[in-house]
Amino acid sequence: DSFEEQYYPSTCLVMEAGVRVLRRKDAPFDKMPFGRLFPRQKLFRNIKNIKTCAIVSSAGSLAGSKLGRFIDTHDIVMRFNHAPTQGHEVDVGSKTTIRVVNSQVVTKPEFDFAHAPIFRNVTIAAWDPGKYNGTLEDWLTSSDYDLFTNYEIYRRRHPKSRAFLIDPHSVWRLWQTLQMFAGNRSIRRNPPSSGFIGLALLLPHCPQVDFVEYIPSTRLNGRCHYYSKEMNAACTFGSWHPLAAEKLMTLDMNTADDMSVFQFGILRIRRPDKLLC
Ligand code: NCC
Repeated sequence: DSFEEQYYPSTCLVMEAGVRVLRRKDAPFDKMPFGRLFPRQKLFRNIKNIKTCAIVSSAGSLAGSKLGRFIDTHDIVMRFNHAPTQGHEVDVGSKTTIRVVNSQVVTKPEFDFAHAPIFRNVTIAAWDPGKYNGTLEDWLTSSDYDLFTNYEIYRRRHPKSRAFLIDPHSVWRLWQTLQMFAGNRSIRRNPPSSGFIGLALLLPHCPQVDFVEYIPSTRLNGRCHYYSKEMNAACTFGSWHPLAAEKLMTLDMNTADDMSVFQFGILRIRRPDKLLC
């Protein structure tokens, strides 16, 4: 077989994982009062007009990048957890369309999920992995963190908000995709990072995704986050999340040249044509 015949695009694999938010009609939520908390709206408004999206990793090496203006030119800007824009606009921009947040951020009092301004007036996609083979019923009682209580408080306070829960089964399908891509190397059975979950959630909605400072650029500085002074290389290369496997797979999806990726810190991923997958 020629190389072309064997090659199956990793963008197709990620699309097939089908990372998605839970909807009211999904069992068992269709029969539960809790399910009525899910917004009726689509994840994004005016999906037909979405042409370009930016995903802003929280990496320390965004500090000094001056990518803010570039990031803000995108139709959709995705950020993670409590990563701030205020005071960092020059490097990370000021526009936020959607935040992907893990269940610790929803739960721990220090983040004040239900009230903090940073989680208002943006779309929220919250996730918790639950158990690997667990049902959705199991998930409701055995999530890693009880994100349901604060999600309910948030939704009751802000009934017009677009705040969704990510289908945990789809998070584990994404993990399986990573394992498939990694081939013989077993990756540990922990969920992907919010960054990779965010990419998989966004790609079906967006023809072109620019992922900023996910693959470490030459600005690499050892800092965990652009918004804190903590030094921790594991934030970039992984310890709990299968971060290295995610980043290898994401680099495989990249269409930008080395100058963009390693000097500017910008990866470009194009949504695959349906006929290709
Ligand atoms: O650090 P975190 O991630 O919020 O970062 C968001 C996403 O940016 C990418 N990243 C981050 C730092 C870095 N140096 N390089 C990167 O590529 C990753 O893709 C990451 O997903 C998370 O994924 O949700 C995570 O959340 C934190 C933490 O819970 C929140 O920040 C709230 O404090 C986790 N840290 C701890 O639990 C201590 C982190 O493991 C994963």
